[in-house]
Amino acid sequence: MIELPLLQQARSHRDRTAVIAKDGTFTYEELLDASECRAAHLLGSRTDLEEARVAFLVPPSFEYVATQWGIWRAGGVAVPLAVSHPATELRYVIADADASVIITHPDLEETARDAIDSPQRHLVSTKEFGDPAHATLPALDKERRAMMVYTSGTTGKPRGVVTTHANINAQVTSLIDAWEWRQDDHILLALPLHHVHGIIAVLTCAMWAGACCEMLPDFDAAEVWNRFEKSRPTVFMAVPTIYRRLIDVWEDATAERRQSMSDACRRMRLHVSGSAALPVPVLERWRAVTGHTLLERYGMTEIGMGLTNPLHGKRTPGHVGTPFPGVEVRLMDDNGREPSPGSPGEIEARGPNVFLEYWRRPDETASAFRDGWFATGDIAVVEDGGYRLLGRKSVDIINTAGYKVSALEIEEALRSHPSIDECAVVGVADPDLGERVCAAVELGSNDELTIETLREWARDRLAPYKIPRDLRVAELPRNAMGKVMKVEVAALFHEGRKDGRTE
Ligand code: MCA
Ligand code: AMP
Repeated sequence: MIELPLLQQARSHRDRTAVIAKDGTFTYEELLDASECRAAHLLGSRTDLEEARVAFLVPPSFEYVATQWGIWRAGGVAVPLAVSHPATELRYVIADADASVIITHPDLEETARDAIDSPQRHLVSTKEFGDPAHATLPALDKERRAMMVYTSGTTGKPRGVVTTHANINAQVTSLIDAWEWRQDDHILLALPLHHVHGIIAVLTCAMWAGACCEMLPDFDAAEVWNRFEKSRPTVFMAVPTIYRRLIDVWEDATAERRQSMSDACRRMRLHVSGSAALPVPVLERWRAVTGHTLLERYGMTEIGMGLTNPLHGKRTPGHVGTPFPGVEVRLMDDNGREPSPGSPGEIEARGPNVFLEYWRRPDETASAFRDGWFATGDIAVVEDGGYRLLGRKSVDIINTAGYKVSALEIEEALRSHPSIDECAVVGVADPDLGERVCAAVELGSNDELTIETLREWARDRLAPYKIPRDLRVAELPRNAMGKVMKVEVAALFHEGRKDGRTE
C-alpha cells in the first residue's frame, strides 16, 4: 500500500506527544488510530472517497487533526472551515466546494446546519466518531487533490485554492529544511486553522517532524505568555498584530513578571513573523523584550511559503529574504520582462510547492500563470541579495491582521444593506491591524447609518475581520469618468478616528 509520507513519518514517532489541546494530550499512535477510525466512518461501504470534498468545522484541537488526516486517509479533499465565520460565509464555501459531507464539532452544529444549502450534503457530528472502526484504506497517489483553502482574490468572492499531497509535501519539507524542524520541537499554535499559516507552517510541519503542537482554541495574548512560561515551547509563529499585542501585555506586567516572560522567550529557538508586513519598530521592540530577532518570511496560500530570512545569519528588518529550498522566485515587470537590478516587479513563483488550480475556475487558474510561473500580485525589489516587499498590485486587496480580504467582496455585501445606495471599501493604515477595513457610503435620502448599526447588521453576513471598523457617510470621490477614486476615499479616514480607539 502506498502511504502518505506524513503518515509514514508519524509511524516513526508513535510514542511521542503529537498534540496538546483543550481535548487532551495525544501521541502519534493515538493520532494514527483516531484518523483511521474517522476514515473508516467516512468511507462506510466505499473503498475510496475519490476526491470528494469533505468540509470540516472543528476548532483547533486533536479532533481537528484526526479529522483532517481521516479525510486524507479515506481519499477525500479536506476543506477547512473557519470557526469564526457566520453561516452565510460558510454556506458560500460549502456550496462552491460542492462538499458532499460537512463534519462539525457538536458546539458548532447549529451554525453548520444553517450553512448547508442542499439536502445532497450530509452533516456529520464528530460525536459520531466515538466508536472505533477499521477499514482497508485506499492507496493514494501523491498527485491527488488533498486540500482546498478559501482565500480572497482580486475578483471578489473567495476562491478554493487546491493543493495536492505532493504540493503539501513540498511546502512542508521545504520549511522543515530551512528552519531545521526537529522532533524535540514544541510549537504553540495561536492562529486559526483555516489558513495556510496555521495549517501548514505550524501544524503540518510539527506533525511531519514528530514534534509537539500545543494548541490554543483562539488567540489570547495573556494565555500565550502563560504558555511560554509554563509549557516551554521552542518555536512560535504569528502575524505582526499578535506580536504587537504580546508586547502590550508585557509592557503592562510588573518588573518581576516581565523578567519571567522574557526568560521564557530566551529559552526558545525561533520566533517567526509572516502573513503581513512586520513593522521595523515591532521587530525592534520584540528584540528588546525577548532577545529574538523575528524571522520574517513571505508566503501565500497558492505557494505555501516563498521567501525567508535566514535561520542562521543576518535577518534584515523590512526584508523577507531569499527563496525557500526548492522554490523558485523571480520578479517581472508589466511588460513581461525581468526588471533591471534595484527596480520593482511582481513576484512570481514556480516549483512543486505551487498549487494545482482554483477550484472549478479554469480561466482564473490559467490567467494566474505566466509560462508556468504563478504571478502573486505582490510587488517587490531585490536589494542586497534579498527581497523587500513594496505593496500589492491591487488596491482592492486589504491585509488586516494578516487576513487578506477583498474590498470588492465587502462592497458587494454592503450594497445589500437597505440604506446603502453606493459604497467604497478601502484599507487604511492601522497601528494594531496593519490595515483596517473602512467603508465610505452614500445613503438613500433620509436614511441614517452609524458604524455600530452597520457592524451589527454585518455580523451575520461577513467574517468578523471583513466587517468595517470605520464608516464615513459622504459623497464618494469620483473622477471625470465617474469612477470612484480609492486613494481619495482612503483620505476621508485620515481625519481622525470615529471608532473610539486611539492611534
Ligand atoms: C482585542 N481587541 C483589541 C486588542 N485586543 N483592540 C485593540 N488592541 C488590542 N490589543 C478587540 C478588538 O477591538 C475587537 O473588538 C475584539 O477585541 C476582537 O479583536 P479583533 O482584532 O477583531 O480579532 P481578534 O479575535 O483579537 O484576532 C486578532 C488576531 C486575528 C489574533 C490577530 O486577526 C488572527 O488570528 N489573524 C491571523 C490570520 C491568519 O492566520 N492569517 C494567515 C493568512 P470589536 O469586535 O468590538 O471591534 S495568510 C497565509 O496563510 C499566508 C500563506 C501567509 O503568508 O501566512
Ligand atoms: P493569503 O492569500 O491569505 O495567503 O495571503 C497572502 C498574502 O499575504 C501575500 O500575497 C502578501 O500580500 C501577504 N504577506 C504574506 N507574508 C507577508 C510579509 N512577510 N510581508 C508582507 N505581506 C505578506
